[in-house]
Amino acid sequence: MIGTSFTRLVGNCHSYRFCVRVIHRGFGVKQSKMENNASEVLLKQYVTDNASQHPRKHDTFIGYGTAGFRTGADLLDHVMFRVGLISALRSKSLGGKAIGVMITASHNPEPDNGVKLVDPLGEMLAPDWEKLSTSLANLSDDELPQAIIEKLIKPYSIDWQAPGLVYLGRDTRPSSVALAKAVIDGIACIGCELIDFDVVSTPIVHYLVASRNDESLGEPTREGYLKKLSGGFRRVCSQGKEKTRYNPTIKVDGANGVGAIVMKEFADEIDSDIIKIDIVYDGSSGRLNHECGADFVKVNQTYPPGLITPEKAIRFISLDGDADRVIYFYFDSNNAFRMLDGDKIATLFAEHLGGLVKQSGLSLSIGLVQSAYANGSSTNYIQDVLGIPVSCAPTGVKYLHHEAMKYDIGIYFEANGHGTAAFSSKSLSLIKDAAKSGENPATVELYEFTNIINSTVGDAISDLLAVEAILYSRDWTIEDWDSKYADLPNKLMKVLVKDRTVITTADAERKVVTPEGVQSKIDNVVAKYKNGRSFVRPSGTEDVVRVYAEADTKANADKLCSEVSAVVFDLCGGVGARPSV
Ligand code: G16
Repeated sequence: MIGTSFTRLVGNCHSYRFCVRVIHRGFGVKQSKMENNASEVLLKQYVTDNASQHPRKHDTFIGYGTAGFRTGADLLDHVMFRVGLISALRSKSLGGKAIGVMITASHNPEPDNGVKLVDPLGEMLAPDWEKLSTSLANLSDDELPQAIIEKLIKPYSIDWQAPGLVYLGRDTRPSSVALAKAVIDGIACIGCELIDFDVVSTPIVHYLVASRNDESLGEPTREGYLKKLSGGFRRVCSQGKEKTRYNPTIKVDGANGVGAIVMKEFADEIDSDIIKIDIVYDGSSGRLNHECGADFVKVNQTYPPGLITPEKAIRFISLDGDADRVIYFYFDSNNAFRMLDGDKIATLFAEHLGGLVKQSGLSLSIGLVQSAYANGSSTNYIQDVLGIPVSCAPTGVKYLHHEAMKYDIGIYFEANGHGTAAFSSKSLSLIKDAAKSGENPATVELYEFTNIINSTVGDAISDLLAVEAILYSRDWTIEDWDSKYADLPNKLMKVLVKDRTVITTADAERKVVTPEGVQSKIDNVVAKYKNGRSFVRPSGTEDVVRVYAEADTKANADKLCSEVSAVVFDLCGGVGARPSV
């Protein structure tokens, strides 16, 4: 068969569980450049032959959503093959820069799966390529070969025989193994170097891609990632006088996923005198994200039921299925559950990093970006108390990251615990230069935070280390942190509808545009509640419409959310049981 690939194992590092493969395109192909026509004919033949191994067996539409393609794992084989093709061509279109492919459905249940592409600076895929990816994923097998030429090769002037490099990772889902094979077949069809990191967290893939393309960001290996973050953490936590309030014990809920594996690697790297890490939901039993993990804790506003004895005074930290989200919680002196979500982490980052910038005397702008889900109290606290500007972006870290890049230090977090602090290259070099003399401890500490924080994307473990370093540096308890402001009571619900794409929104998803009449009904309902606020939006990762509400009391927030859910159900084609009001 023309286009059959072969793989050659050129390296294997057992301690970090990744291997390196170099993939060549089909046998018998002359490596010299061919005439355009001959080259196109050959490429089409490769795609035709290899696509037959990964045929499109159904006509369900699958779009590149909030975080890539995401749906039932059994629907994704042909999509993965096509993503393999696209990733190799994306790299070639950018002069052979490394591109990332991460196979994961993150917080979704275990039977789902998905894939995200990572662009050279570690950022999410460019919007025009997202659209192209959706279009290519939904073509018939017969249409695909010509479309590769017409939609990618020609408009982007891609030399498909030029060198390219793809970094591949996958989460712990059983289905990820076969889906990775489909991606590899797609990459092999084009002919491109591949480095396969096997089971790895999403943020590590972002870091590896970014550091491979820009050496100043760190060593582009998994070991380099561990050393960079843990080194910064250790150095911050070995300074200052003895701590009397900071409690070094944390319990990490790994959501039965890859986060538990990576966390274990950090626990081995970090001195146990500084922090004692106990990992639960480590995947040894129990299903991925099932009654555990960041999404479970945030949505249900409760602790995982498997934590039978809530312990006071320690910090619990829940990660999600691919370790890019983090939520803190604890039990107060009355044994009540208290959650500190992405908004609380954002305010902690803003307060601490903002303070260090002031003390260092560096002229750096700092701002914070949130989504519509941000609790109203957090926005008020950041603006009114911290005096830091806040802006609102649509859901999806790709939008928040983009907005955050307008500042020298742009902190962004979604309430679901997905976020980071993005340092511009100007701020990185200014901070590094200023820290060299070691004269100003604030500048040195700020520099160490540029090591701890994975600036490329939200990273649960990097965020955890940064939070712990801040609490340590300030000698704070979790109650000290929590006491800065009180969240407005809130509620999140999902509504099933026939076709969620009928709902379109504007104003960073805070207003419904279509179906007509929905927004005015929501406004009428919201007006009945003190401090009421609510919005609805179609999810980009699940086949549901999300409804958010906040109000003066928990009972009112719940009632408002149910009423708005009923509006959605009635006017947007609800299916199943109508939300009770
Ligand atoms: C992804 C995105 C997040 C988004 C979340 C939920 O997270 O990266 O930015 O908040 O989906 O999105 P939606 O409400 O559209 O379903 P993850 O952790 O699942 O990759």
